[in-house]
Amino acid sequence: MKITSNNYNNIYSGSTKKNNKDSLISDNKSAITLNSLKTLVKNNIEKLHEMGFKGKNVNIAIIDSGIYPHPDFKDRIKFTKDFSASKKITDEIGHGTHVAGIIAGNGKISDGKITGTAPEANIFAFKASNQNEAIKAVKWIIDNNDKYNIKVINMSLGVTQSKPFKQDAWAKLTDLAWKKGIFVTVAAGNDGPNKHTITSPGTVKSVITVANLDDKGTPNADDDSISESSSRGPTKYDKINKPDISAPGTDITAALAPKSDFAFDPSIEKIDSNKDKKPDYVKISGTSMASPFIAGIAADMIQAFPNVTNDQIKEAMMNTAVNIPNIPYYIQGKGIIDAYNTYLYLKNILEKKSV
Ligand SMILES: [Ca+2]
Ligand SMILES: [Ca+2]
Repeated sequence: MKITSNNYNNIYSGSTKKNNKDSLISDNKSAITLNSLKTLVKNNIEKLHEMGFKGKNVNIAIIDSGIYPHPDFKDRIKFTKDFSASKKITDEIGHGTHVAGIIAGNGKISDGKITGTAPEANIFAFKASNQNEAIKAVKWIIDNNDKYNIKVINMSLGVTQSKPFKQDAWAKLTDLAWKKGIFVTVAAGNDGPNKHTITSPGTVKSVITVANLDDKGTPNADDDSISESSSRGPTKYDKINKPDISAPGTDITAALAPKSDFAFDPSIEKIDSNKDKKPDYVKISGTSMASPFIAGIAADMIQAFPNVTNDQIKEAMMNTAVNIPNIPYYIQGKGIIDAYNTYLYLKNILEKKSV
């Protein structure tokens, strides 16, 4: 089986398009008083963190380009495994490190300003550079999970869907991981704005498939929309309604892997947070950045409700998502993730059951 994209980097769903906007910095706490949907998402996550739900002791698998032991999460990298030819978990691209920061960064070197959605979660990093290797990683997790207890898988990657679900090995294994009880979140892809462009395995019905909210870098919500590049549903072959949900994915500031492609790319904005003249964070866009928001919030829910199922978390996220007016389902899914109301929804259904 061959990867259907043109180059090595293409299974990763983060684009590195230059950010020309200058106003709302995603990591700036002063922005929290503003009203963009990105800010509302962050506010709702902060509420969970203030309640102590930070993904503590929840194991999250990140299948990606590898990982750099960034100070914001290196103590919580519990396991690494490399399925690529490099035989090293090092992150030559920078993509996997950035995704890990969106999930599990605790803001250690930014004075708590740049944090992830589950800043106490454990990271299990799996390196894969193409479709075959990603398939091996998913299979390994399924086969070994009695021992490792991975609760969440993030796949900020995908390939152009070239066959229906029944013939798609990656999609079928991804579905199996969900059926085994793992919460799997997948980037929708960056092949928009045309319809039927959701990449596999974001095409899998059971998993949660995430589109890219673009707040246009302005504090007001009225120009917020889904990025043009965010892949659109329904899926090409099986006509499944996707994406499921949207999360911030445009100009997201998170951990930088030094000496990676991102570090050397002059068009990518970098932030030296601790002023030692070495950049610590980068600003990147794509559905790759949206998916880990959902992964981290799922981990927060699993900490809050240890017996919650993946289906219940997905149901709660989708039923509480904030719909953006006049944008159809095939672009935004149910709408923008609302972490706090996801929590309240789960609290309600789980407490009802236990009475
Ligand atoms: Ca805006
Ligand atoms: Ca620095």
